Amino acid sequence: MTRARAAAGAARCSGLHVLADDDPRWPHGPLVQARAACVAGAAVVQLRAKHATDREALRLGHELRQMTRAHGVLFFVNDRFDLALLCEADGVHVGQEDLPPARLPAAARERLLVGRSTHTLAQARAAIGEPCDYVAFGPVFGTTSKDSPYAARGLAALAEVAALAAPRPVIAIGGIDAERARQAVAAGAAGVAVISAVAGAAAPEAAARALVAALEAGAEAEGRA
Ligand code: TZP
Ligand code: MG
Repeated sequence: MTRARAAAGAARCSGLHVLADDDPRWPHGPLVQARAACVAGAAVVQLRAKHATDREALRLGHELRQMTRAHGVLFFVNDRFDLALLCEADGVHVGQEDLPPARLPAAARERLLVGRSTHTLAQARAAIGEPCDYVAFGPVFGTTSKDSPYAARGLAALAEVAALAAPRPVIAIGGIDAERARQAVAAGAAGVAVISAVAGAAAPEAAARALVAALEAGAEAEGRA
């Protein structure tokens, strides 16, 4: 991917990111979560396969690639640049325990957008110096979807990270619902990433639509629509 393509892609990373999560605790599987996201107008679907074997994750990745392409939605793979390349994903999302963006193979960095999770101001500051296309920050409101050693960071910390990272998009993570999505945008976030708000919803499509509407309303109120 050229720098110009990366810049265009980074702009497309603003909005709703829905993780298609294979945790068996959710009432809906990753394909249902992803379909809800696509139909609702999410910007990104991100495969988070912590339970599947590699072979199953690859099959799921191919299905999600086809689905997202048909809806014009970006497709990211969590943690794994190798799976992202094999699935022809648009991007890879790496956390603090994963390979750092600068250490991804050149072929991966050329072809993939890169998202980076951060949980402290120091991590966010470091991420701004890394070759990544957006910075995720949180848990802003705490989370029960993964074992996180980090307490809720709050909207003031999110605002600080958004100001530091600008013009790079900052995506708020952790305990986000529609009302909190609006608050995150008011604090300067370019979007939000969710697991439970869609995966755990009785009606995942309606939940995803509410998140998209809240983000759009928030952006309009900030004059960023
Ligand atoms: N990283 C920090 S919080 C989080 C990730 C992947 C999970 C967000 O899930 P939820 O259910 O939206 O809090
Ligand atoms: Mg990870």
